[in-house]
Amino acid sequence: MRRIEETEISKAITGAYHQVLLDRIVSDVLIVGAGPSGMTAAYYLARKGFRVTLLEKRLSPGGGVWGGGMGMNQVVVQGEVFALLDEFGVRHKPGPEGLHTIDAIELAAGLCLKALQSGAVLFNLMTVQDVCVRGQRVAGVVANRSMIGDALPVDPITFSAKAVVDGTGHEAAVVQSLRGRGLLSKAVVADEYVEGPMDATAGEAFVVEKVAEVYPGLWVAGMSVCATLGGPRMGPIFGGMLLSGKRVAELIASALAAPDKARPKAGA
Ligand code: 48F
Repeated sequence: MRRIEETEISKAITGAYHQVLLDRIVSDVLIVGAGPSGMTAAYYLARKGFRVTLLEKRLSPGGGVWGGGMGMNQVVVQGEVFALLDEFGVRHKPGPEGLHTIDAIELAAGLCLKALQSGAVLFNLMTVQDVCVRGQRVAGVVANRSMIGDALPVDPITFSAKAVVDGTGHEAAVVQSLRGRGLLSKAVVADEYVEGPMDATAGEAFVVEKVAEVYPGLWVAGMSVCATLGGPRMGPIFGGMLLSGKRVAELIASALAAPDKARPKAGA
């Protein structure tokens, strides 16, 4: 075998990474958090031809999928989502009461693979710390290397996009950066974190129906819908997360195609 220079391996990684990073400092849509809602949104937007970039603070994308319920790596879905799962090539098995179960690892891996193969780019180990607001519109996010940003006095960098999705789950981290400063309209978004107690049926409907642009340029999808607008949690049933990601993709695609129309207001 030909001798491999270790420095060539280093050059290959550094060159490839920085080429992608440079290309994605500006995107059409930035999705913060690569959980089930974020990755589904990324897939549908990228398939439509938008430049989609996901920023994920952890090493592995997949968010709350991997651990199923209480660490048992199976998740539950309902009939409304079977067609979407077929599109992602993720298998599901009939369980009780018309519910189906999925191997959580297959779901996380399937969502991730499809999102990337549709053209979305994902950077892991990137923690979004803040938003960039210009002319009362979210114009991007401020991100730092996970672990470095909290531990050392290192400044973050900025990514810009026409639309930003908060897909950070229960944390609603991007929304919090505006809410904490009193910048969100109190008519639609409560003053504080407002996720309600468990109600699987109501929660599953809420995360889909209430997907909205909560501030110009900033959308919520997945569990951050409940944490922002006051819906209940729903536990390890995931159909709502996938449909919420699909819905935000449809709404953003319409909004970007016709900037003054198709923007449902939060609370509507
Ligand atoms: O939590 P998560 O899976 O969000 P989701 O798509 O799905 C929620 C379900 O997993 C579950 C549930 C189902 O019934 O209730 O909770 O709404 O994924 C959120 C992702 O965002 C990342 C986090 O590591 C996870 O992978 N994340 C959180 N904060 C940040 C972030 C941040 N500041 N910057 C970047 N990524």
